[in-house]
Amino acid sequence: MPPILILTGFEPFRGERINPSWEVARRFDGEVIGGLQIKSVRVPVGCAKAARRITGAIVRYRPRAVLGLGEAGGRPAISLERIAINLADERGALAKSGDPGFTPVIRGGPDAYFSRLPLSAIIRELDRREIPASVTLSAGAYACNALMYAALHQLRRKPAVPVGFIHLPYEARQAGRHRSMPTMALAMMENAVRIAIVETARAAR
Ligand code: PCA
Repeated sequence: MPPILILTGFEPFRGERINPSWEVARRFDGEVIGGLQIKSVRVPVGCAKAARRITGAIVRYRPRAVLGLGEAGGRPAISLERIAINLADERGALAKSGDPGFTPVIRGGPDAYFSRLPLSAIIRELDRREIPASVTLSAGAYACNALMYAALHQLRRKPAVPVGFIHLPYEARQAGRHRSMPTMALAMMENAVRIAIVETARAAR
């Protein structure tokens, strides 16, 4: 069996019928790309739940690489996240107003981890194919950030394993509920993720 690349996507949330991250992730399950076999894992939306799911998957599959996907409604482009922080805003309070207090993703963990994906190589390839993408400096403080942080923490002693996270825009089918928001076609997001997997697999060798 080839070594595993864990590819995660989230369940739909906030009343959506789909989550583009799972729509993309599930399409790759079982494929072998760049010598790595993709294991698609569906993740529940919540900081603690997401951290638990990815930690369990890493223990179970002993991956050679981990790539998380999530939905960032309103963003116009593929976002390659640079940083995961040790802050879990479980109810989305930070995003609204007020001080939710400080709840870490992992008690005693460092404040932040940097992505271990080959970001420059991925951006270069996405640019070449005219897929809008950028490196972004915050994955937020909700489930996506928690998943990215927990994965990087779990694999902190395996620095050769690429680990990171990509946020996707709304998918075209979600446009009806978000009329003034940017969306992207599923096929383009799938292409983008394939490119990210190819470059990540190259980096994992
Ligand atoms: N996006 C949310 C959680 C699940 C998802 O797809 C986030 O950005 O944290």
